[in-house]
Amino acid sequence: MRVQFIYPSFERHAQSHPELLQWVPCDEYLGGAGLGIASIAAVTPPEVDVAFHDDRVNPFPVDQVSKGAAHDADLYAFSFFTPAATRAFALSDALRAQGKKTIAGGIFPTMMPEETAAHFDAVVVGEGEGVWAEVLEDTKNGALKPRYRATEPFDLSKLPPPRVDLYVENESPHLKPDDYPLQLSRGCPLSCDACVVPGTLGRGLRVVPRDTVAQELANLARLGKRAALTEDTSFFFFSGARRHFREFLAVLRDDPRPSHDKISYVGISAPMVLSLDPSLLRELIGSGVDRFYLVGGFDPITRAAFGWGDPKALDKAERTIARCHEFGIDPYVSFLVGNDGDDEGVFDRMLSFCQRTKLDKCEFAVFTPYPNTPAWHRLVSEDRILHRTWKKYNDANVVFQPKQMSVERLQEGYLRLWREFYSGRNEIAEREHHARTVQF
Ligand code: B12
Ligand code: SF4
Repeated sequence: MRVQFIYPSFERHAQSHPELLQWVPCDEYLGGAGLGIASIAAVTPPEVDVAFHDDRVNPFPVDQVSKGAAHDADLYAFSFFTPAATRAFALSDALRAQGKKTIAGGIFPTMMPEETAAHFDAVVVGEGEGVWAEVLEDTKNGALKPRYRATEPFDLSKLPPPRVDLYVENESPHLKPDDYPLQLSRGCPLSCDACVVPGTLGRGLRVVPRDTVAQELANLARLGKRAALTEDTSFFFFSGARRHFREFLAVLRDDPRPSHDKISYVGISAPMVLSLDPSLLRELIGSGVDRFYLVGGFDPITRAAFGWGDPKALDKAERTIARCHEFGIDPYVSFLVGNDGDDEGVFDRMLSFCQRTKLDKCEFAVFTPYPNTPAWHRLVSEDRILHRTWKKYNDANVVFQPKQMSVERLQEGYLRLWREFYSGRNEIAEREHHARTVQF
């Protein structure tokens, strides 16, 4: 049996707005595919032949799937988040028109199973590991069911390291990430407005066992890749998250590679930076962490600081950056605009904050109500969703009616942030690749 995994392409910021390529003197950060396919491939028995296609590297050749052709398979298994849903639907429709069987899993299929089902033979809701063996058996018997959903969260002590090697084999000179995500935990008990994590990976924070994490890190080292720690949940005080994180830092310290080659960044938010005790900050540095991916716009501090210029919150936001600088950690900030609390002054406040705190590089994103999140339900009930063209749900386009400004003001404000922040920063283009990369 042969399974063809497909990671469908989506519009990046610079594809939505090509002018960014002129304004931003940086290399585009082209991250690897999310870990969904790598995780499912890792629980696929060896007798099943697996192939992976990154549609961002080369458009998937839907015309080469006839019997015996290069991309012929018994099952076409897609993994996608919202911005990739438009392309995923088109590819799956074209495959099914040729009599092929398709299945969808990942963030969008989990959050919008009904809509996904109109384009696929089967949809996997939530974590895939627990149902994948059944999917393969049903495929073999020609009896694929329309819906699969694990009855309980997957036991992470049974989790094999994801098959990131499949991704690396599919790299091209055009898409060659120097890092891949490394997952320390799954799920989250909080429910931040626009986040999909509790809805897709569950409401309990479950940590990936230390040995599995060590193996994942060793795999990345073997492939010559750094680890990207994208989730902020490592810094929680509950569920043993911080203890587990410290254990990971110890594993990282034992990795013999030069400091800078081990980890590209650690995702974090302002309240977490302020809550870290100096010993943990020193441990981070000692383990090779020299950059925070500081996500703004989800937490109460940055929302109040930029949204309506709350002086206490602004002070805290400044202390956050000062703290990073004090410990020698580069704060790469992702600014989100378009929260309901944002008035028209938000753009000026962000730009002057960047100047005052001497931020080196940042990215800017438009608030996006991802389907089935708390924010989505609120905006649907207020009739503020403008359209459901999923490829535009990429954080670079205004897809909802903002509360305190027009759609045009928000869209122009987002572009202005990129333009003004990067004007006069041409020296960034001279630096080494890793020091001049930005996600846009
Ligand atoms: C790593 C990561 C990235 C990486 C990798 C890209 C990617 N596509 O994921 C990078 C850094 C490049 C990235 C970029 C962006 N990201 Co991102 N990212 C993540 C992150 C933190 C982890 C994804 C991951 O690997 N999860 C781990 C895997 C194992 O989980 P999973 O995909 O859900 O898979 C499980 C199940 O869903 C299922 N499953 C998944 N696929 C399949 C397939 C089959 C066949 C089966 C059976 C099962 C199955 O089984 C899996 C294992 O249990 C998520 C948050 C999160 N925790 O999910 C955000 C997230 C995916 N990103 C998001 C966004 C918005 C972006 C950006 C658009 C942000 C921006 N400002 O630009 C950019 C887009 C890229 C760009 N601009 O070029 C949003 C997506 C929202 C949505 N509803 O779609 C998320 C959810 C964060 C959030 N805001 O909540 N991201
Ligand atoms: S943004 Fe972070 S803390 Fe908030 S729900 Fe998502 S994972 Fe949890």
